[in-house]
Amino acid sequence: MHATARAGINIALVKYWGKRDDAENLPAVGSLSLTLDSPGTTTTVRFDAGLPADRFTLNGQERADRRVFQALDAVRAHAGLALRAQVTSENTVPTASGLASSASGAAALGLAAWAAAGLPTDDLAAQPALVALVRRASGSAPRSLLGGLVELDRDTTAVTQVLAPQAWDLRMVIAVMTHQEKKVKSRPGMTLTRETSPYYAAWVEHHAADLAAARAAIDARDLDALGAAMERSTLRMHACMLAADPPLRYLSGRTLDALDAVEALRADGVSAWATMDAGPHVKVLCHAADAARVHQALIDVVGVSEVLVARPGPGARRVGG
Ligand code: 2P0
Repeated sequence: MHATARAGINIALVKYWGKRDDAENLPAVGSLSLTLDSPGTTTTVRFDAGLPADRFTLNGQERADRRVFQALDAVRAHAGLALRAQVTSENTVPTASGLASSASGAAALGLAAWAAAGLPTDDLAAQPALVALVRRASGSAPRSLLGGLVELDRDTTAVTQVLAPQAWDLRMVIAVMTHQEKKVKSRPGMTLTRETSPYYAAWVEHHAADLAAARAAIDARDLDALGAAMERSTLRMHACMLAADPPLRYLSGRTLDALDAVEALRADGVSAWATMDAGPHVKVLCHAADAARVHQALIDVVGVSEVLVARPGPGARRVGG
């Protein structure tokens, strides 16, 4: 009773920030993302009659992570299973620094546990119990169950593939600003924003229009229009966070320098568009043919520690036997 699964991180082009139900982790807004081929997480789950308790190891270190154990409980309840599990995870994403490590982690864990329990894994989006347990672990993680461009619907919380990874030759160029963990995790950050930011209602109200614009741009394969919707979404989200009390600021000076570099690329005729999550890193969406130029422009930004070029990737999948 064991299985190994791999999932890539996903970067939201139209952001999720805020919940309408904390216990079930239901989002207040929808979202639309690109799943990447790497970095990501590979996780093995082994249900074992000899284990007295669940155990979780991340990059060789034992951790007591409540969300991991809750996900295992949900799989056990669904499969009618009582066995405890050993969970072993390898993460190639800088953990908890705003680079979406929780999304690939929760998707890989959910699928590995689901498969190890003998549950069906042919069409992941068609398994609402799997999508829900992955969502409770991390609200953005159901998007990593599918590949390419993926939408998470606010009302149904279902995930759908909008465009397969090979259908549009895009790149996400990631400027890593720090390997430090972020000061405020997403969950308390979302609560603070909802409870104190006077801009929160406006963020929620205008969100559907950004989603619709992004969907239309994808249909037309119009990167300029998609990029404009994407930058609107991230900057509106950060404006809403900055207006919280106390202010929630994930962006650094280097973030703004990277945004200047992206604007300069556009002035030079390169279709390059930036997005930032709950951290200072800048992720730039561009055509594959422009990736080398975008990479160089970001390396030239003072203080950028590392620049990765990622391709659209597949959804979470089983690996090995
Ligand atoms: C996103 N983020 O759409 C947004 C943009 C960060 C900024 O989803 O509380 O770990 O577990 O639902 O999924 C970050 O957080 O949050 C996130 P929870 P999650 O990608």
